[in-house]
Formats: sequence, C-alpha cells, structure tokens
Amino acid sequence: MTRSADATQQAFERTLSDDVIEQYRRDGVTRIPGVISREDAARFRDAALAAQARIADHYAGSSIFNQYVNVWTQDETLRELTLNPLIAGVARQLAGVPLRLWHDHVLIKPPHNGAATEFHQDAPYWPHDNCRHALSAWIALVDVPVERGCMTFIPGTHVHRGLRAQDLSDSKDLFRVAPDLQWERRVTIPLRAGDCTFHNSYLAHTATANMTDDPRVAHVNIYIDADTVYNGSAHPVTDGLGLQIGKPLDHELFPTVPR
Ligand SMILES: O=C(O)CCC(=O)C(=O)O
Repeated sequence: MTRSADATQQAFERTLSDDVIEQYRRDGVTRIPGVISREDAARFRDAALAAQARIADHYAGSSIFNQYVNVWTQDETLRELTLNPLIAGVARQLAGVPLRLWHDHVLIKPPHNGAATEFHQDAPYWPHDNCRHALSAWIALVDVPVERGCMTFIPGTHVHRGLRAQDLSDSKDLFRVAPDLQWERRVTIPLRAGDCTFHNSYLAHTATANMTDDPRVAHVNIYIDADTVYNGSAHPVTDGLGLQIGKPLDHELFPTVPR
C-alpha cells in the first residue's frame, strides 16, 4: 500500500456521522468521496483491464457492459479491493445489520458502447429471503462524469420490495411495473476515481452509455445481511454450490464482513 493510500484508509477509520447514515437510509444512496486514493484506483483499474483477458465475461454479447463476477477469487490485486475492510465497515454502518459479501463484479463500459444500463433494482435478481438490508459499494476506478457511464438514482424507491426483476436493456421496463416512478425526482452522481456510491439493493438506478474515448471501469462490492437465507432460485453465483434452501449462505464464497 502506498503512503497516500494509507492516509486515505486512516481517514475512513471513523464512524460515519448520523447525518450521513440518516441521509442514506432516507434516499437509499450516498456518495462517499475518496474511499481509496487515486493512486490505488489507477492500480486497480490496470488490474481490472488486464483481468479482462483472463476472466470470462458474464455478460458477453451485450453492449451494456462487460461483467466480471467474483474477481476476488481470481485476481490477487482485485481481491484486496473486494475485501477492503474499510469499505465493508462503511457498508456495515449504513446497513445497520451484520453483513456478508454476496459477490463482487467489475463492470466495464467500453468506449462509445452505445448502450445505457437501464433502470432496475438489484435485489429482485437474487436467490435470497429474509434479507433485512443489502447494498452495493460502486467504486469508480476512473473518473466517471455523466458522459462516461455515470449512475442516476430515484431516491426513496428502495421501499418498493415486491417488484419482479426488471430488464436492464429496456428503458421502459421499470416503469411498466411501477408507473408512478417515472415522475419521481432523480439524482445523478458523477464520481472521481476513488470515489464510491453506496446504494440499497432495492433502489431504482440507471447508468448512461459511455460516450467517451476511454473505458468506464467500476468495481462493485455487494453486501447482504449476514442472516439472509438461500431460496433456491437459479443464479449463476449460487448454482451448483450445494446450498440448502432456507439456510444462511454459509460458504467460503460469502465471507462475513468485519465490524
Ligand atoms: O455500472 C453500471 O452500468 C450499472 C451498475 C449497477 O446497476 C449496479 O451496480 O447495481
């Protein structure tokens, strides 16, 4: 770890203010600048771009993004970011319940990819029951202005828990299942390299297409309530692991989070 990375990490060894936690729980999203240093962001960006040649793309064939899942099990450098205890500590404070890692993924939008990530919630895709809180730490490994695949959220939509999974290639799908959301306030959050948004897994969000000449590189750590139980639905992360329906995800792929 570089000296600047060390300083950044020390700055995060603190309790989040009640205001930040309250704002996150009301809106379902908060931006935390500088969770890693710009130097470390560049190091992880290089590792992510290099890993593209070795790790299978889960979303091959789609122009929305290239998706590399559970990189922490396949790349020593990226493992450091997925298991970063300070990012996990922020997530733990925001969630207010003990957490475990669900999975990570690196999401790369190639230059001029021509496709937005359309509005969706994350949790309806997952094979989980009894999850009191789940959230993603979306860490920018490059500067992400609006033009490079930046996220927009509909604050407060994390109260909508019963919706079916929405198609993230269809700009109208979320509004088919929840038409009123079309008229809600939206918040767009550009990030500098090293900044992070934490968003609730039920919060409706989208990301613009990458209209720039450089790749948009994000590393996402997804955390779930440590007591979440497996419900047996098909999912590429859990299929074939031999998990028991109705039991917690006690498996080395889903380590509990410190603090
Ligand atoms: O990065 C993107 O394009 C979308 C990310 C997203 O939907 C998520 O992290 O939940």
